[in-house]
Amino acid sequence: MHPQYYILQEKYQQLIHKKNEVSSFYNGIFNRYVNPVLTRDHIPVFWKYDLNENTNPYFMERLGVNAVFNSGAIELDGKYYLVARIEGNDRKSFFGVACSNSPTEGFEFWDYPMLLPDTNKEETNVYDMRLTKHEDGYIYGVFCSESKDTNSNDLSAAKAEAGIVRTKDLKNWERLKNLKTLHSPQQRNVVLHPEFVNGKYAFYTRPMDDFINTGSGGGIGFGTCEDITNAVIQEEIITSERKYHTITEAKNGAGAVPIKTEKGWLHIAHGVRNTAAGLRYVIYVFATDLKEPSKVIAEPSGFLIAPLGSERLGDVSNVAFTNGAIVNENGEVYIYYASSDTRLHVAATTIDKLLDYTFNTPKDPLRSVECVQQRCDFITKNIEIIKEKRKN
Ligand code: M1P
Repeated sequence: MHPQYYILQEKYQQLIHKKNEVSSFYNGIFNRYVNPVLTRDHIPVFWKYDLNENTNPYFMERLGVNAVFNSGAIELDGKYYLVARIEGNDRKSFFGVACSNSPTEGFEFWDYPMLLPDTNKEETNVYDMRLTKHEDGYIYGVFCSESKDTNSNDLSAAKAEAGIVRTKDLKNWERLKNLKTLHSPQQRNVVLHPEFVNGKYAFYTRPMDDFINTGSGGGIGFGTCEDITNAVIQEEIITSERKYHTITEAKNGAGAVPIKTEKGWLHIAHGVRNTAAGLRYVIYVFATDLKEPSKVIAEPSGFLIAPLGSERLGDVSNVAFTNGAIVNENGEVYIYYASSDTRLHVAATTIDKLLDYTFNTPKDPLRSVECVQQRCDFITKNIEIIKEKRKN
């Protein structure tokens, strides 16, 4: 073996055994951790280097990996699994399963990335899998299935659909037909709801007019279908709306699979706005009715997580994006969020804190003057408290 192999292997071992700790960031809602949970350096050496000294005498990287980011997440038998978006140096994304006994450190990829059944010959790229433990007994993976838009003369024109796979063990995957939404030409950020709704499979969708722009798409959609093996949504209604001059003005999209709580379904989604420096992606939260999961019952103002410090920089800068969260039996919630399409972090909170945040954080009044009034009322109450404290 080339001597460099042992050096890289040692570095890799140190990385995957590195302890993680809560950072000094504080907002009372969630904790950030110091180290990302997955990066491109978490990719095993033997995925990238040909170890045969005859065919690789200089020990060159032959199949490089550019980034590891947006991950679906699931807990099974006490273990934490991430199905990460891995992007090769060749720009093609694919999925890999990383597992750990801890939610915040020690994630290690299985020996092989996921080889999806090749049922869709025009599909060029796949990414952002959401993992749903459905009440029908399967674990579903819903992801973006991207292909070239052959109806356009623009070489870059692409088409996004929702691909669907299912499994019971994260190893053997059955590919189903891509989701069809009769009124939306493109779909990305589609999430399968974990329970039947009126006896049907229910999806959160993201109607869009083209590959990048949502255009007339009004926000996060919701639709149902009878048959998951031939999923067709006739009608989509809008749940969390895009709104002018908010964090969701340009687009939004479902993120983690909704979390069932006694007060409603908690949704951890992303919102996008445009800036002179390009799109800015942040993560926000809303709750929907337990019986009617498309009906928004609470939506705190602003973002929950925005890219901070070094998170701001990457291949697509100024992006915080999530497509997976895990709730464990203690009510702890781990939100796996990627920064700037480059690496994956974890934010830790609890169901109690998320509920308090969601139901007790003021709504966005949508106009500066009303936002100032909202803040002034808030300050007045606080000054009273401070005065009272001083008296005692
Ligand atoms: O580059 C930022 C994100 O862009 C897309 O999200 P959306 O469809 O909302 O624009 C996705 O491709 C996502 O993977 C990516 O992180």
